[in-house]
Amino acid sequence: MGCTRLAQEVRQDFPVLQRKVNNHPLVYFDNAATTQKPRQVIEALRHYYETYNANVHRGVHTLAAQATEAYEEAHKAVARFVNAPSWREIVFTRNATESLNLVAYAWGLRRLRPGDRVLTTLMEHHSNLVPWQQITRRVGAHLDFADITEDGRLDLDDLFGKLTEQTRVVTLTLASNVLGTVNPVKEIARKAHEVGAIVVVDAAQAAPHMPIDVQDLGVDFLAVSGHKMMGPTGIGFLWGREELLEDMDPFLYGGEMIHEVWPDRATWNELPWKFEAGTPNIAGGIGLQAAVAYLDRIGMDRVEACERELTAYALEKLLAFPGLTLYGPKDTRDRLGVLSFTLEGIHPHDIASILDLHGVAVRSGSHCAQPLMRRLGIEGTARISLYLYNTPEEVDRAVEALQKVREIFR
Ligand code: C6P
Repeated sequence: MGCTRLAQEVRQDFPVLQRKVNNHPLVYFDNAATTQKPRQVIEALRHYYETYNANVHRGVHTLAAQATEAYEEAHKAVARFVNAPSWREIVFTRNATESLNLVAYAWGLRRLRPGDRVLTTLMEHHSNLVPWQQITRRVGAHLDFADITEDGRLDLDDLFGKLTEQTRVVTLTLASNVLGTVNPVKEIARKAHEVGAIVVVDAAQAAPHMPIDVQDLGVDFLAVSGHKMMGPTGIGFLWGREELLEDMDPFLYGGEMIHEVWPDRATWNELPWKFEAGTPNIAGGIGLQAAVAYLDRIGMDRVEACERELTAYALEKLLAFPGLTLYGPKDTRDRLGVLSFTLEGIHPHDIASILDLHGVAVRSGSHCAQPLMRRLGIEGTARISLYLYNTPEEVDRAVEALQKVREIFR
C-alpha cells in the first residue's frame, strides 16, 4: 500500500509515536482533534527561542529584525500553501475559531442588516455556528440551515433552495469533523456569488489533508487551525480577499494594528497587521511555517491520495464490524479519513476508554457539533481520525480492540 510507504517514511519524524500507552505501542487516531508534531516543527520552535527570540515590528536590533523577517516569511509560506494571490491576505490568529469570529464580527456585525439571511449547514462545528448565532441575533438577521442527506452528505437541493436574494453570507465547512464529508464548496461559491452573498469556509479539517487553492475555490474567507496540520497550538490563520479585508474595520484594537494614534482617534496599519493586534504568536507562526514546509515536501496531492487509501481500508473493516453504525459517506468519494461510529448498546465514551486501554487514542462525544448529533438522533459517536503517519496495521489494532469492547459488553 502507498500509504504504508509514506507512513514508514515519516513516522520516525514524530517522537510521540514511539511511546507506549497502557503498555501498548500508541495508535494515535485522534488527528481531527489535533495532530502530532514532527521534529522539524519542534526544532523550529527551539531554534527561534534559543537563537533569535525577539518581538516583531518594534525593534531595530538584529534579533528583532530576524524575528520580524521570519514571522513575515511564515505568512508568505502560508499564502503559497493555499495559493493566496497576496501574502497580505493571510492574517494569523489563534485558531480557526478566532478566524471565524473575526469574519463574523468584523464583516458580519457591520455589514448585515435586519432581514438579511446567513445560510449555513447542519454539519457545522460550533465554531462556525455560534458566532453567526450571536451576530444574526444582534443585527436582526436570520440564520438558515441546509440539511444533510441520509448518507451524510450536504443536501444540495435544500441548500440551493434556501439561497435567496436576501442571503448575504454562505458559511460552511469544507470537511465535516464528524462525517468526514467534503463539501462541493466551489460549486456552492459560484451560486452564492450569483445572489451577491459572500462565502466563508471553515477549512479546519480540510487544510491538513487535501490541497487548498483559495483562488480555484472562488471563496471569500477561509479559516484554518495550525495545530490540526502538524503546527503548534495557538496559531491559525484567516485568508480573506484583499478588497474585503481592506474594507473591514479591525476586530481587536491596541498595539501593532495601528498606523497613527491621537488622544481621540487612530488609523489602521496595513494588511495583515491591521488584524493582528498586540504581540502575536511569533513562535507559533514560525512553527506553522515549518509544518507547511513539511507538508509541502511530501506534497498535498500525495497526502490526500495516501489517506484515501487508508480510509478505504478502515471503511471496509468498520463496515464489516458487527453492530457498528458508521455516520457519513460509506465510500471514499468526497470524504476524508474521519470515521464516526456507534456500537449497538455501548456508550461512545466506554468505547474510547477501552480502546485507550489497548493504546488506541480516539475521540468520543458530540465533537462540538451538537446540532448535527440532534439531526442524527444520537448523543455522540466514537471517532477514528487518520493522518499520514497512520498505517493499515494500526487500523487492524483498533478493530481488534473494538472486538474486545464487544466481548466486555456482551
Ligand atoms: N475540531 C475536533 O476534535 P479550533 O478549536 O479553533 O482549533 O478548531 C475549531 C474547529 C473548527 N471547525 C472544524 C470543522 C473543526 O473540526 C474544529 C475543531 C476538533 O473535531 C476539536 S473540537
